[in-house]
Amino acid sequence: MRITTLAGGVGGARFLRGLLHHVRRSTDLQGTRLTVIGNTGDDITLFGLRVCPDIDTLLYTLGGGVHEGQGWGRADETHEVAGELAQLGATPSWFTLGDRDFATHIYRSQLLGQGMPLSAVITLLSRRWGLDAQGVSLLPMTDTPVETHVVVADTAGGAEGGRRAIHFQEWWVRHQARLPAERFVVAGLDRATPAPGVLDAIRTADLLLLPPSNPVVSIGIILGVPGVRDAMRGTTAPVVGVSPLVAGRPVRGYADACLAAIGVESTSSGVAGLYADFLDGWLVDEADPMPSGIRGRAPQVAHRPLLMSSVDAAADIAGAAVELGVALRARDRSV
Ligand code: FO1
Repeated sequence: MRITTLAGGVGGARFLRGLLHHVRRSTDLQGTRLTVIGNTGDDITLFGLRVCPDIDTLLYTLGGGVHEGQGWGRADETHEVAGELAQLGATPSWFTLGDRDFATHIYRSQLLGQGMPLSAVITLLSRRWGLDAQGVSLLPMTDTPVETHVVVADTAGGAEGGRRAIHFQEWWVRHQARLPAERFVVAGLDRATPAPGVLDAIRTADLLLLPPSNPVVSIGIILGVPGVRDAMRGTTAPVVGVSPLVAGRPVRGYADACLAAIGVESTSSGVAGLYADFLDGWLVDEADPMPSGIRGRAPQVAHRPLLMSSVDAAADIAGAAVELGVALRARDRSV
């Protein structure tokens, strides 16, 4: 089976680790190939180095090197370089980069600086993390540099009604999304083209999965790359999503603050409404009420416990999403 997913950071990576675990334990899924289209809107240049947080979280998590407690960054990490940068007065100091993590950014920046497209760099990084051997292809959503910025009130500036745009990472990490976001602006997105293989992976998939990633600043950004949303609408393969909210709250991160910024209610129905023009199946937590009033085509809904408390739990959730997708394919074939 060919599965294609659009994925962001920690939630997406943990879900996909569960999916691979489920594939390994399922005889009928042997030979499954997974293509992950990763969000690059979170990317930031720090100390002259290009950092790709969602891509690196996917690499480290699927490659077995992630710091499990954080969900991002490397396990067994040290911070000598960051400590020395602080001594030097280098800024910013609010984004923690470990020594092993620095190697990824140095190598990626070296290759990008030599003119290598991001997708080719990620192919090399994927090899280091053994993704090929697991049947996984990791693609950036685009090779075009893009960056999500957040428009917030400029209280510091004192100008009445003043606004300023800050990088998504500053809003997310330094301010923990506590500054009310007026809107998200993704620099470069309107000129971006899908990276090589992205549209083909959507069009040739037997099943498309939307992990419980942030629907606004992760999956929403990937869908904003010109051509991607049309490709999702045009697939005959079923699209099955997993709600990132449990009882209206994100399990981690600040998806509720992101939804509020775009005027969408922080419920599973509200999130499903963002995918309504192509969603066929929707997994919601067993504690959630039956979604109601999802705009557009109503997806088939399945209730499951959605807390990814272990790799096995994530595998069960991923298995339920695959099961729903297979059932939808059988139904489509029968009509
Ligand atoms: N998240 C934090 O909350 N604090 C950090 O200092 C931090 C550093 C960091 C470094 C590398 C990396 O790949 C991710 C990092 N993250 C950090 C997570 C990151 O901000 C988020 O995972 C995504 O960008 C949001 O999906």
